[in-house]
Amino acid sequence: MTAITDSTAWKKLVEHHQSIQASHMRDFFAQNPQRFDELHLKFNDIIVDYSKNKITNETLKLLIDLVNEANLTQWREKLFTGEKINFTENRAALHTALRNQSNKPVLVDGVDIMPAIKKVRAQITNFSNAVRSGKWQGFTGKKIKTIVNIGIGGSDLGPAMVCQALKAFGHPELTPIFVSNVDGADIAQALQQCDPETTLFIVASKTFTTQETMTNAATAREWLLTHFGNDKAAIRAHFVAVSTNKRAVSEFGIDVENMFEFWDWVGGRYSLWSAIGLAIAVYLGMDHYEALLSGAHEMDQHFLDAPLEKNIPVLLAMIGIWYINFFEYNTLAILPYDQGLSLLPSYLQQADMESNGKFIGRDDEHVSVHTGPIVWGESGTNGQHAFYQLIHQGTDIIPTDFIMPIKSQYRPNSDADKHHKVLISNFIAQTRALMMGKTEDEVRRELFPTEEDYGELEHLVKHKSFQGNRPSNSIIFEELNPKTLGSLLAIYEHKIFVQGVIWNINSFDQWGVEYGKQIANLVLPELNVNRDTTAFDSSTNNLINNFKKNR
Ligand code: G6Q
Repeated sequence: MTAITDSTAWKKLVEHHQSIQASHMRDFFAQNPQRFDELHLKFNDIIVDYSKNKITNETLKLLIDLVNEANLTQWREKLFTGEKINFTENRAALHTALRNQSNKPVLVDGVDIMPAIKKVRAQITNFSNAVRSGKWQGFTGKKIKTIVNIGIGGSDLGPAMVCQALKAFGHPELTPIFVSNVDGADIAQALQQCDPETTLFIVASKTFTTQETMTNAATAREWLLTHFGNDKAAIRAHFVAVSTNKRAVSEFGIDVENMFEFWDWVGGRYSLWSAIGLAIAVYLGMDHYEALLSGAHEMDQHFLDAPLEKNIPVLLAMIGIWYINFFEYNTLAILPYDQGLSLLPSYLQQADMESNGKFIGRDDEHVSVHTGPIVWGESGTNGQHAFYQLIHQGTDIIPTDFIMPIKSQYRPNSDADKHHKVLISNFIAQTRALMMGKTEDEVRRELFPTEEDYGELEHLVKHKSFQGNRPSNSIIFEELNPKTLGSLLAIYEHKIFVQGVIWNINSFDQWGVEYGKQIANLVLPELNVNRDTTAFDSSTNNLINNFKKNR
């Protein structure tokens, strides 16, 4: 493939960027009262308003030309049909098959994977029903009250985020806890909240070798066995595993009958749709878990079928490309105005940065353009009182995604709407303020009652004015429920995929994660020997030696 920067559309976009660079969105809105009508999309109850972006119809046309020149439709086909597009690991990336509700077979190496997916789904259904109903009992015959998911990265962030987001749908007598950090504080604090007789541990690890997860799982097992006088039979009632590694699960002491399988074609950060979602199924119940999957499946269909210019993931991806590659705004703030979605920024941070944080292309060469943005964020309105200052008046321009349900799941007092109206007014106000800005004249009119008052406070005018022209997408939906959340997450997954296609990178491997793990395995033994370390550079040696001297 020729470099994307040599494509006609890219070159035209470079020219178009020159011509549009100095325009102000305020003028776009003033010139076209229909701008919102033209620049928003609806999908079920989700509305994506992308009108507050530095784009014109010409921009969108050229961006869609670029998608076509990058052969997105062929890549999309490869994704959905199980081609091994994760070529550095020789794997397909088939998270879409996990939520496939059509009866179409999906082949990997000539074998239909749908029967295996359905088999594990049935196992999850039986298990989650049994735990929720109390049929599954702890070693002493008590109902399970606490589910502790031990996993990290892709085996933690998805289930943790979904369980938090959909708490309103959770079983009232079950408490989910997520332990990920190898810092002993994480598991210690979790265990303080648990009763061994009513706690179920889900050890979630694709490889079942991940240092953090195995260390935490071993600590949990020791804690349980201490309570039960080292009777190993207790493990069966209190530990289940989600993994691709049967042997390691069995060696850990978990009965493989209590193992929920998934497969190497499920990438960690795309795995909440697989058995890694077990904690979600147990906490929310199978009907809600299925609704989550079906929301994602419907978005998969939209991504496959909608024309590119009306395709939500494609448009969001290309607007991102526009900013990253032409304006050089290489960051994205995820700003959910919903307390339940407070883990969404971390979840999407992994989804995006681990997928597209790469500088070697599919052609094994160094890419010539910027790739994945720095993704970060915080729930609103908390972020407003922290970092929005920089979004409004910093020297960097930060594209933003504002996300919000129209109805709240919670009614904290009799004046139920009060909180939500305050919340949504802030959401709307921020997107408008970022777009409009405030001119110096507008500030003067605010500061000084009459022209005679100009003077003494004039030096404040520049400080109090806002350039505006700062982009945002607004994604609103009726309520935060399993189905809508499923669709929302699939939007982002496909958006990230489209961007990877444009940059010609493999969005499905993560060698950068591996390297740190390798070095940690060299450092750890050094911490246990009684001599000064000289094996590394002077900084690393001294950090190790300092730790040994002062611990
Ligand atoms: C995700 C990554 C990574 C992975 C964790 C946990 O795409 O591969 O975040 O999920 O390293 O790995 P295990 O599930 O194998 O413990």
